[in-house]
Amino acid sequence: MRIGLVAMSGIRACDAELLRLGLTLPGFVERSKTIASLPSLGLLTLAGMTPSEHECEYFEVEDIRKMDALPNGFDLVAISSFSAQMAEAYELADRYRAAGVPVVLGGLHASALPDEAAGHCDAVVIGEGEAIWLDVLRDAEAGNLKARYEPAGEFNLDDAPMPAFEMLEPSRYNRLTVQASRGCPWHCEFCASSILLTKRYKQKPIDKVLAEIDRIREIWQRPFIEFADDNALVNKRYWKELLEGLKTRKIHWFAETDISVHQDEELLALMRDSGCAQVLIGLESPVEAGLEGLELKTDWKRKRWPQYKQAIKQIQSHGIRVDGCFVLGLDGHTADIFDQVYQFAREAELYDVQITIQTPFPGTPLHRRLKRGNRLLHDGQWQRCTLFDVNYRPQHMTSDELSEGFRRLTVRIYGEEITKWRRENFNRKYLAAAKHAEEDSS
Ligand code: B12
Repeated sequence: MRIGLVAMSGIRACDAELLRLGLTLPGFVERSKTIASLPSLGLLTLAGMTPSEHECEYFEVEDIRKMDALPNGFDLVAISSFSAQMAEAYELADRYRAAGVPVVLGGLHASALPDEAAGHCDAVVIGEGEAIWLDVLRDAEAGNLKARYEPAGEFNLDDAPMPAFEMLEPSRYNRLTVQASRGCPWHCEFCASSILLTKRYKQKPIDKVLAEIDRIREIWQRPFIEFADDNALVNKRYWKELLEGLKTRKIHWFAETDISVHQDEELLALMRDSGCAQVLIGLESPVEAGLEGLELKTDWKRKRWPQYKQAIKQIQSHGIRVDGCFVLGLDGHTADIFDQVYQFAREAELYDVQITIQTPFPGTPLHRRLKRGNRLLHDGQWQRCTLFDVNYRPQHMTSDELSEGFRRLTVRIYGEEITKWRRENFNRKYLAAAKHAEEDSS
């Protein structure tokens, strides 16, 4: 069979005013540009395990409405899905089906709402694709696709296939993703990442992760690796071993992690030595009230709140840039939250800041709770699940106050002067000190 693997690409926001104000600001443009070129690791992974008798082609669709003709000649089209671009993914699927090509939909959104997705495809795959992909191929070849595929159990990452990085056009990508773990030990109410696909927190064997990085290095001379883990570096023993292996690979890398990395000096030194450029940490709230009950198992994030500022400084003292991530509009937040985030970012001397609006993605405990409380606005308009648009009634402000406060904070926090200050302060204070420490120890 000839199989088309399609990812929707690009960054989305519906708030036209925010787009007008924010998207030209230096602090915003920099990060958007670097990440916007990431390919779909999910689809590359499926391509990697596709038997060689089939031929796979990977492509990305930025704006379906601008495409008069679609790439054609496929016997099967497989589309990956995030909520924000689901309407476009459905339109794409409808067009292929109208042309007589069977379509399979998978990914986070289709897994959360398989009944909705079923209206636009021949087969929906729920959960981790590796667990079921060979069955889909077998049935598609026999012209016998089932309407729904759901793996009977967890996919064991010991069996993880090598993603087909060689399918990518090398000049189009500056960063590549590698996944070392799936799931997260913490269960934050709003989380819409791989925790929706797996009940367990699980690691890929270290030799497999290193083999993926080596494959990437065969294609890209100086790759920048972005770990696509929800929460990397949690299992300190595993990561120390992995980082020892990374040291010899001479790459730069980025990961999303939690604040606990600051407790382990040996880990921080290894991160720096193995090329860690930046970590993104879900701090979520600069005020304790916002964190209350957010992590559903042990209130983990609230308990760590008193250490936040000192932890950030400690991580940055190793020359590792911290991108502090805040979710605005949590139930404990009042209209002061915008100033509080700004103030915190300044005092903690964060290199980078990421602000998002709390978003009730389908399938999350947050979506269920807000629905029960009759607090959802625009439910079902998934194109608004961008992390930049307000889709619910906040507790201590109006939804307009939330969106207006967010716009003002975007302008303030990504403005030229403050962005320059953040960069220069990091370079002068943290990077220089880390270099001295390195020289002293060698
Ligand atoms: C890398 C990344 C991106 C990249 C690349 C996206 C891409 N095309 O894959 C870029 C920067 C472009 C991006 C953009 C956006 N992203 Co993003 N991104 C991530 C990130 C960090 C990692 C995703 C990843 O690679 N996972 C690993 C792979 C292996 O998993 P997977 O894709 O889920 O695939 C598995 C299964 O889902 C399944 N599967 C997937 N597709 C298919 C298809 C078929 C046919 C089958 C059978 C199976 C299958 O099999 C795979 C293997 O098991 C996650 C956060 C995180 N830490 O996970 C956010 C995340 C996925 N992004 C998110 C969001 C909101 C966005 C944006 C909407 C932001 C915006 N405002 O524009 C955009 C739009 C995305 C789009 N184009 O549709 C949300 C999505 C939530 C949701 N449920 O929809 C996440 C979870 C982050 C969050 N804060 O909540 N993102």
